[in-house]
Amino acid sequence: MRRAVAATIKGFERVVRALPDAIALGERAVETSFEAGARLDGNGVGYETIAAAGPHATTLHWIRNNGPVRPGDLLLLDAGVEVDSLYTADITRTIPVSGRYSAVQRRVWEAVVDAADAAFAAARPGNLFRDVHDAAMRVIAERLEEWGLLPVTAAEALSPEGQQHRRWMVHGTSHHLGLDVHDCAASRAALYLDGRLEAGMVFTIEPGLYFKPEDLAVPEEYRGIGCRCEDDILITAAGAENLSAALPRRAAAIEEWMAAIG
Ligand SMILES: [Mn+2]
Repeated sequence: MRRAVAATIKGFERVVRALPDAIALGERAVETSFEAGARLDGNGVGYETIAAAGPHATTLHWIRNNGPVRPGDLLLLDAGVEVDSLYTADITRTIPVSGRYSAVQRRVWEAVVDAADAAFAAARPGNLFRDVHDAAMRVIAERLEEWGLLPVTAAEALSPEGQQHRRWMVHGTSHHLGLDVHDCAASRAALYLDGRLEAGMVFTIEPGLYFKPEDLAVPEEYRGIGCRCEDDILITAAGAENLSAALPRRAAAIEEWMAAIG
């Protein structure tokens, strides 16, 4: 897993270096630069690369990768290298094509990273798999309330009958990871969603926020923004280790990293 993560981080660096090509040629240049690296540094990709620029990031599993990459837009890259042991990483960052986040892009991205941090704090042995998701959802609901987007309070949204925040965060926060990108996906609920975390487990933490371009329920500045932050987490005896922490996460760190590569 560590080798798969290291090769994947190298692939993200290749994509940053290829951004001028991506601006000229579109998302296909993001896909091919990552996949060239995956082939050189590992067996290949562990799953189909999601290279989603601008509003394409609001479509989950955007794998057509045939759209434009415009300065001023965000680029959501969800990609993983599978190494020769057949283990794969699964990492997502949403980076500014121009190298700098706009104010609203930064607000949304930082909220998603805050949600990921809250989820990480709940990732420790003895907790339930679903506790990790609940911790992320609390932050997502609170931010949406703070921005005036929720039609109810965050507390009401977080109740089982509420869930209004799920309009903009429509997937699970975590899945197990290893030989398969969705490892052990056929496990019984008692061992998966309702299962207890144990040392040695590896899974993703990947909250997101997705505002469709045509979503009239949010102010115009949010429309077309899709963000996801995904890291690969190892449960340890003491808590958890973020295996992909070497790839910058916070907006300022991503901007610095991009500037250093470019
Ligand atoms: Mn994933």
